[in-house]
Amino acid sequence: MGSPMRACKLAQPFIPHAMITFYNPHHALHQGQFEMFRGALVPCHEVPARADHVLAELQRRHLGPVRNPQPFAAAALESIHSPRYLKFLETAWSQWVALDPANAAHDALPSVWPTRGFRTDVEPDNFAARMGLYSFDAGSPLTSGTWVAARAGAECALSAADQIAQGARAAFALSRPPGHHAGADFFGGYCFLNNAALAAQYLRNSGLERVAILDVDYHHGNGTQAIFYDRPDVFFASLHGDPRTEYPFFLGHADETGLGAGEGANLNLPMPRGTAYPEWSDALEVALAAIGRFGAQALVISLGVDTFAGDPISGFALQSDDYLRLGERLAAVGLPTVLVFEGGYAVDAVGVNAVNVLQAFG
Ligand code: OKP
Ligand code: ZN
Repeated sequence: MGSPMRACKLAQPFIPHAMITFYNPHHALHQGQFEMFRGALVPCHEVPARADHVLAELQRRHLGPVRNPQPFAAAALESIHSPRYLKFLETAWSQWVALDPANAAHDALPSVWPTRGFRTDVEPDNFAARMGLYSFDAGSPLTSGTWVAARAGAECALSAADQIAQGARAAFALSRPPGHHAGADFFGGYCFLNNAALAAQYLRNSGLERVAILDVDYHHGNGTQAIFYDRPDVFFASLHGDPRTEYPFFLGHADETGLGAGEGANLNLPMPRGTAYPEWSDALEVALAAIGRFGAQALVISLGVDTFAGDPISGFALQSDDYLRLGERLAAVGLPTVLVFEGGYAVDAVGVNAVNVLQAFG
């Protein structure tokens, strides 16, 4: 039909092999009000405007098509998450409101957890106890729309992975809440379903033998690490703030290298507060060299841009232009790549920073 010349005259230029974005149309249904911080409830940093800004910047630069995710059966979620955890998430809000109809006016936050020596095999009948069993912090409010938003977000990641399985070079999952702190059966760190892990597992199930996940969010991806820690088929590499001082504190040290058959398939590169792109990109080279030696056939990027100097809850010093260099470098790896949006809380800059990565990726 139309020649490329003709197509170029359209308002939206014709871009061959443009990266497809799967945008979560339900993300704003998850809208936490407050998170616990230093003994008080403070407004949530993880807000719907984050994803809105990334979408607006993508559209402003005409960076390829934006689509809704496809639906996936429960089995896709169960490839990573335990059935009892998924059932909990799906029913949590109605249980919360059943405790007291007045609960509908505010979010559910956990306040009691099973630490060392407690049992986690018996699921308590008490709702507050179940909240604690399935979480690790009081900063991740569960709201009326959390399940629908998180499930649609997982479907964005699965849809992006499906594009790669069908031969696309790259696809972007644009969703919130983020995912990399969520484990097989716990939420925390604003995360409920582990989108990057679901994408990696989908690629494995579609026939790729070795998949690597590179997590460039400021915070260590403890959930992703835990999910794959004893597995040799999914390599996890993470660049992040040193957990001795930075969230999530209790995982992400350099001596965590994997367990059993997974020994050698986990690489943590913690860095001090204040780290800027020159040193950060040295760590990136270390991670990419390890991913190369592993022989990954596809790459999943946990794309947090809370490494930005202006991020209100993080401590690195990357500048907006540095995300162009990051995108170029990731493209040069030459692997089919799923990019999954994670953190980034400097709301006015999150669109420019995330889309700089995508634009430079090409
Ligand atoms: C999620 B992701 C600040 C305490 C830390 C948790 C941070 C979760 C970050 N009030 N809160 O990795 O961007
Ligand atoms: Zn983060």
